[in-house]
Amino acid sequence: MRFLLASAPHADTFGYSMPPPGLLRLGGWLRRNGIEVLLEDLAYRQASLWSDAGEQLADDAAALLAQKVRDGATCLGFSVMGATLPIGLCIAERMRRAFPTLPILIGGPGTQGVDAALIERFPFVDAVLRGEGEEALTGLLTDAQTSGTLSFRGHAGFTWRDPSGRIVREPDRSPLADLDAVAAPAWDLLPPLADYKALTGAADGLVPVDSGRGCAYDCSFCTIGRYWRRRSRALSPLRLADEIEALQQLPGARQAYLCHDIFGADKQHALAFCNELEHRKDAGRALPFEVRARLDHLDAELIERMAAAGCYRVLVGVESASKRVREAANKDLKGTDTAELERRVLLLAEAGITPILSLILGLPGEEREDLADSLNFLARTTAHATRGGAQVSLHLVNPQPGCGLSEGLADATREVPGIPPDMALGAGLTAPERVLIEAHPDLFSTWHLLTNQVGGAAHLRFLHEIAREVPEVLMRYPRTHLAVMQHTGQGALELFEQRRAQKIIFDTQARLLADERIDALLAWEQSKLRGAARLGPWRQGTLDFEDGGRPIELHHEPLELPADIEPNTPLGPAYFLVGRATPTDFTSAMATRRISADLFHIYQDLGKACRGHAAPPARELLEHLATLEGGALISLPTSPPALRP
Ligand code: B12
Ligand code: SF4
Repeated sequence: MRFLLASAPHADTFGYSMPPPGLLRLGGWLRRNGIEVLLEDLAYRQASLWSDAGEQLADDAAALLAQKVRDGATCLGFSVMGATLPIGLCIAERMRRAFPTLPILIGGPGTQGVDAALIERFPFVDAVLRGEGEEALTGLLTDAQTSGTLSFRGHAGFTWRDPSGRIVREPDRSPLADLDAVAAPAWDLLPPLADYKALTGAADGLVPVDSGRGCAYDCSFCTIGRYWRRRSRALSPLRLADEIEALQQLPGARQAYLCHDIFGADKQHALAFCNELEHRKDAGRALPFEVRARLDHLDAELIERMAAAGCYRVLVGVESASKRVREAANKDLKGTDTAELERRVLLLAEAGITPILSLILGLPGEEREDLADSLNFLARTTAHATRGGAQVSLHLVNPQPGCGLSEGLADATREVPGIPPDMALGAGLTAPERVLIEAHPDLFSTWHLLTNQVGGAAHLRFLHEIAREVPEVLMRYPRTHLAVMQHTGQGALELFEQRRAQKIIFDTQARLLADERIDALLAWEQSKLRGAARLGPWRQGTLDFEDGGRPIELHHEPLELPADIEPNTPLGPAYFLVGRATPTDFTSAMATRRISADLFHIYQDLGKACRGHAAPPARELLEHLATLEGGALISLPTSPPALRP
């Protein structure tokens, strides 16, 4: 038995390219259990080989996998998220046509809640694994090796089709009791980490660590609690510290991304880990790390220890500043009213840990005042966040199948033209995927929005505009924005509405007040932005630009960008600009920023001009920059050393 485990392709919408931790773990485990395994990360292939694959994505992926089958793979497993389920199915269908007897399985979080439907509707899928892969796959494949036939009957965790066509849902499987039993990641079965990093820029060094699995909560918009059956397990503090230390041996690894969604849920565990890592850090044996957490799990003591251990960033799901809306979404952040949430955000920033404040706009029950409260919360926290600063990430509700919100909502969700799906950016774009998505709306609600809320699609468009514009304003001009709020007595929502009605950008809105203090603040924040671009933590890094996962590397220092570039240009596909620093200390952070289409085009032009040229940039780049400057599209720093001929 030679098992081929592939992750379905996706464009890396976060702006950093990370190898798939699930495949690395499963690969190591299967091999340790005597099963020959091949890993294929189709997202990596998509980024490296098929940047122009477009409509051919499924065909190209299938051709690549077909070669592995011809070379001896005898069973194929796909790993999917909701976003990659359609392309995974398209590839599986092609593989079935090419190899009618090759068993095809699917697993991963994208199967949550749709396992039986997948078996019922897609004859080329033989089985879906619900949940953890390690023991389920070894049981199945070892039996197959012994008996010579692959049979899902009696293997807990699988949903499959028996020979009469009946869907069989085997009982749930208990996950590994001790997560430390997992194997070390099988790095040698994937391309070298340095090759991944080369795709997104030499300074990108983020590496995922499967630090813990599952979540005991059940927030209505999220599938992760249910996928892991409301259980949370973490690697022991020592094992986790070992895994982070081991990353130092991987060329290209610079920061660790701990995958567990609720770091700090077990405070004693988190403290023990931080203390252990701090010792290793002091001995030069640890990398900086970032985590995902809930604010009710992060108190002052833990935050201080996290910072000491080298934590530089944390993704926190605030969701809404309204307790009522949070509670309705089953995200009750215990013991934390809005003032306490704010205090914790500021504690993080003061400790040098950048909080990414993730909020969801348009959750059921959200009234105008709740929305206003959320934006004001963001305005206050971004303005007062010292040291680490704060990032803002706003989303709309994409009710993925299998989450609480999707239950009974079949008629209440649909795609809304002009609003790209947050949970599937860069995915589902090819014609074969579109056919599937439209034919099976219940399976692919990842592309939908909640259209049954007050205001319907028009209100969603309004929220989408907020999600696109406000984070940019708050992250660029946090203090000026707060000063404008104080000066006008208006909240962040009203200010947004005014900009929208008058079709002006924030800078203009601020200048129109003709207030000396605000002008000075604005000039200061603009100069800080320029300074950050020229001298700040991005100085030694590269600016990369991602077009649906296509990185364009700019091997020169970032440019001063005029502050008045129109930020409201329709974005179409998502564009992300990624600033990466080579961390020289443990407080360095990375910044991923959504940018407007006109900035996209400027960077694209620059990228083309400097592609293939090592720094210092060649004459063509300088000529190109001069043209752009002549067209008033950019303004160049006064004497940027890297741009001198
Ligand atoms: C790392 C990560 C990423 C990395 C991906 C790295 C990579 N190359 O895979 C990056 C940053 C690129 C990423 C991107 C996105 N992500 Co993400 N990501 C994660 C994260 C934090 C960890 C995933 C992980 O590897 N866990 C560890 C491994 C061990 O677990 P696992 O993958 O689930 O695998 C186990 C089992 O599921 C099973 N299994 C998995 N595959 C298979 C296959 C077979 C055949 C079998 C038998 C078993 C099996 O066995 C494995 C071991 O037991 C999870 C949250 C989480 N904690 O899980 C979110 C998560 C997977 N991401 C999510 C989302 C929504 C996204 C984005 C859409 C976000 C966005 N808005 O852009 C994008 C998708 C990009 C795209 N266009 O498709 C959601 C998916 C929800 C869903 N229902 O699909 C999650 C669950 C976060 C959440 N709480 O909602 N992500
Ligand atoms: S949003 Fe976070 S806390 Fe809530 S269920 Fe998902 S992973 Fe758990």
